[in-house]
Amino acid sequence: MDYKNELFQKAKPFIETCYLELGKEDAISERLIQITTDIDRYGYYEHTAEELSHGAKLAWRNSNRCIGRLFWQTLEVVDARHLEKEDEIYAALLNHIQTACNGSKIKPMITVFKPKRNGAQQIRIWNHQLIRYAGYDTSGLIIGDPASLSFTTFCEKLGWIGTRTPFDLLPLVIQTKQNAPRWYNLHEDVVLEVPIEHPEFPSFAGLQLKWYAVPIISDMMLEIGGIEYTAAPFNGWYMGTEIGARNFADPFRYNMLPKVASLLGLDTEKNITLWKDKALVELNIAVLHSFKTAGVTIVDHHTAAAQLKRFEENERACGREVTGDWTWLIPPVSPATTHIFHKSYNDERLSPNFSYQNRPFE
Ligand code: HEM
Ligand code: NRG
Repeated sequence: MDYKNELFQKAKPFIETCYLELGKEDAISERLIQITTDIDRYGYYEHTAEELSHGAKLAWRNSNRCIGRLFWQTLEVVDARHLEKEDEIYAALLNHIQTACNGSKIKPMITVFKPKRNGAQQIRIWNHQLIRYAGYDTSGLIIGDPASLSFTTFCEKLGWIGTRTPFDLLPLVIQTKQNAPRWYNLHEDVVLEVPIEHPEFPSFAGLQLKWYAVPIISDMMLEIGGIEYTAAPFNGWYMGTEIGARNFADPFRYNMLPKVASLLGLDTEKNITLWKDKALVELNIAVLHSFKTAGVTIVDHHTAAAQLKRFEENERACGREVTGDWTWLIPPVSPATTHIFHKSYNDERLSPNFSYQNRPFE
């Protein structure tokens, strides 16, 4: 099967589903004829704004690892397919950061740039997330986020210089087809951050922890009807455990459990004191409390699981089966307190969807 036929075979089921769900089934056959003509002539076809918008929402709905899918219909889709130059793309990324942050009432949002054309990539954002902290290996001692080590090294090779605090904002790195990647500083004033404090233990503030408000994944590919959008940064809001149980707690990330335990006066010599568990819970309470106090949207894992349950019920009522990846859906704190733990999910991969891409700097 040649690539034109292959593309059409992916376009067809997407157009059918999309138009059926939008109540436009009468327009399907005409649109499919037009797509056949376009693929024949140019080797590709372009989505209408409406197809792009619904396609991106379907990709979220089909994201097996996402617990936040109840809100898939509220995704704000920005069509940035006309942008060519790095400067324009940078401006669109800043616009995404500010619009999604929305003061502090975070909006789920995606900005979609030019897709691949006849297999050739047009645009790539090299950052994993638009906002993330740098990590440095200073002769064995790690400063900042260890997850960012290789990307930080790459940014410094490009000429960016970090100030080496534990929370340096990484630059935005944008690549267009014709050029080498270009970097742009991300100024502190466009990034909302939340200082972490505990409602009962004032000494928590002494840890000097903070985290950014909006997680904007920028390295995944969005595939809709056979069209591959290699640059389509998206965000929702944080679930507290992502920060409190993983980013701050993982031994290979900020590794804060020993420090939290000592601040709480726990005996860290014996496992049976469950000092890690106690420290983990207090750290997660601090994250949720701090975001709430700052007025920044965040969800705890119990509420998020209840929202996933509502999504499952909604989908069933629409005659669709929810696909899911159990290993990612269960929260990393108290998983058995949620319904997710006690059932299984079909991890089949539907389209449209998001997928991983190679990391060009590794
Ligand atoms: C994964 C929550 C919005 C797509 C996840 C994860 C959580 C989560 C907790 C697991 C992350 C991890 O363990 O590292 C939420 C919440 C949202 C939200 C609370 C609030 C609205 C969105 C949106 C999209 C999306 C808007 C896309 C349009 C995904 C995808 C993954 C994911 C593709 C898997 C990421 C990967 O494989 O690394 N989400 N999400 N989510 N979410 Fe959501
Ligand atoms: N765990 C990662 C973020 C992954 C995506 N999580 C979301 N996505 N909430 C972290 O930075 O901790 N989202 O689109 O809201």
